[in-house]
Amino acid sequence: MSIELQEDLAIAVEKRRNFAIISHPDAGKTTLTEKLLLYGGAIHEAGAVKARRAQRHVTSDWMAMEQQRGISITSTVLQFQYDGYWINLLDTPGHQDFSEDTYRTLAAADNAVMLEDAAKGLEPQTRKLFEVCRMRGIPIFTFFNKLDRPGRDPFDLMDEIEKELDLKTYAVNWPIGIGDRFKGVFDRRTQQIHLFERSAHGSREAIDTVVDLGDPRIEDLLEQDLYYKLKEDLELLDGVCDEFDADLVHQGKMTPVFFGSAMTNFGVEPFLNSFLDYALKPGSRRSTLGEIEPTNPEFSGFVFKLQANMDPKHRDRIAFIRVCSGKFEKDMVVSHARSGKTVRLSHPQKLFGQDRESLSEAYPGDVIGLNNPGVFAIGDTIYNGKKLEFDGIPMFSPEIFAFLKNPNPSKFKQFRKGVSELREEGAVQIMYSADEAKRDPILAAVGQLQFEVVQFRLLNEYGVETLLDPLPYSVARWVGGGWDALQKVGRLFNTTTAKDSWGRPVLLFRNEWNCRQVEGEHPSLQLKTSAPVISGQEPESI
Ligand SMILES: Nc1nc2c(ncn2[C@@H]2O[C@H](COP(=O)(O)OP(=O)(O)OP(=O)(O)O)[C@@H](O)[C@H]2O)c(=O)[nH]1
Ligand SMILES: [Mg+2]
Repeated sequence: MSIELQEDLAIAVEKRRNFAIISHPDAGKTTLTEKLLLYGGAIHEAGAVKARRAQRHVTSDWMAMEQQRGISITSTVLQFQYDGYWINLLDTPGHQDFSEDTYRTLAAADNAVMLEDAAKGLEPQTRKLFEVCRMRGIPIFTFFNKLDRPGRDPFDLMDEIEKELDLKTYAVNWPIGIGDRFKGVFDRRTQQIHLFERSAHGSREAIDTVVDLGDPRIEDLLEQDLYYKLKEDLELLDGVCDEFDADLVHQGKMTPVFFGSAMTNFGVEPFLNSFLDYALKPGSRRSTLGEIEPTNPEFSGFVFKLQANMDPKHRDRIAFIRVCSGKFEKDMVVSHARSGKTVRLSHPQKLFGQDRESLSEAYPGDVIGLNNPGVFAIGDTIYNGKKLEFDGIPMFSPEIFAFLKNPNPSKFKQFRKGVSELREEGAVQIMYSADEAKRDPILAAVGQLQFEVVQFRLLNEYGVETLLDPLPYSVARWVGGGWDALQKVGRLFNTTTAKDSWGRPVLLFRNEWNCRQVEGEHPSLQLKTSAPVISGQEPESI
């Protein structure tokens, strides 16, 4: 390998940071994302989630339905530069109906920022997502948000994480006051107090006055009781809490903790600065050839997400690729592991929410967009050199099912295209009844909101009105033994047989009880809760 390439890769990896923001719905992920972009200089004025019409919208909630409802439905990639770093930020949806999308996105992340609403503490969806991060062993940073509102005691919030997640905490900064009296944060690294003043609607950076802890000006700047409370808290922190341990942080066993208010921008910049120092640079990835180092000179990457119609004018389909090793160059020719074919990677794009611009090169840790004329599926590996495949991305077991009907035959073509593209994206799973007479696709989803999104998008993006005919099943199991095993078993009661979009048999049961009964009576079926992955090796667990 050329020494230049080796050096080029080493420097690029050193300067890259990639992270996903995760939490229960409404903790403020999209708001924090927007403010990080503001401080990163990537936007000049921040929009608001749930903004009234005609106002600016946030960058990462670009889909029509996201803007109407003020929630995130699909994860978004944003790349920007800050303080010499190249940052790839992945904003994820919190709602559990979209957790498949969030899980896929986490597969592409090297670090996670876990948000909590300081008034609520740990919420169910945050716990689940935390478990996924723990399984992957990635560093987790905690940001307690909404300190501008009355909230719980900071010690209490940290204690909850320690006890319930069995995760050590280290407060990197500490809040000064809370609610109406939230004045700023104390940075324990620099031993400085940051006092903030709000800007109008938080759309610009907050004015930040920085003073040392012992600075006499503090008497004029901060009310006495808040100052004494801070000193008291700091003594307690130094006395009872663990010391910072970078190794534990990198192993995901200690979480650096931050406090702030994304809405008013308080604490956002100190968070970003510390995060960049502590976060892991892009690391090695497990593959069929063993661990692949990012500085490996051969290019490799995998597809973790597909998205249709990001640009409504062009009706395109984009594959999101996480670069894992080597240097990506525009127009390079790579091998596509699943099909064994070669593909030319032309028109690569840098992603920024809905906006894209062309790029000519990318490095490990980067996420790039490629036009996907139906070549890529979620989980696909692309590589140069010796054949390898990264871990595949599993599909969840759906829990609700409905026939999707197109009442208007003249729209058949659009209907078929829409269903196929939304399936490919993984917005919903599509199955068909094994009974050939029933030709309507079956939508299979984790939650009701996925149905709503599919119907909304079919109408909005493909111009097709659709009807749903719910099915009385709530459990799906893939038949590991295949069609042969199913045939040998003969007729089963209270279940129906479907085939997934890859033609594999799936049994749908009315309830867990029916499922267990069949499982007990017919072990030869080898029922599985999640679909075997299409591409890449089976991950250890999900
Ligand atoms: N008071 C207060 N409100 C906030 C703060 N951050 C976010 N919010 C509000 O909380 C609501 C949810 O914010 P989002 O940023 O959309 O939350 P999210 O975590 O991205 O939500 P999903 O993506 O739908 O899971 C919005 O109304 C925000 O304005 C904050 O620091 N203080
Ligand atoms: Mg959001």
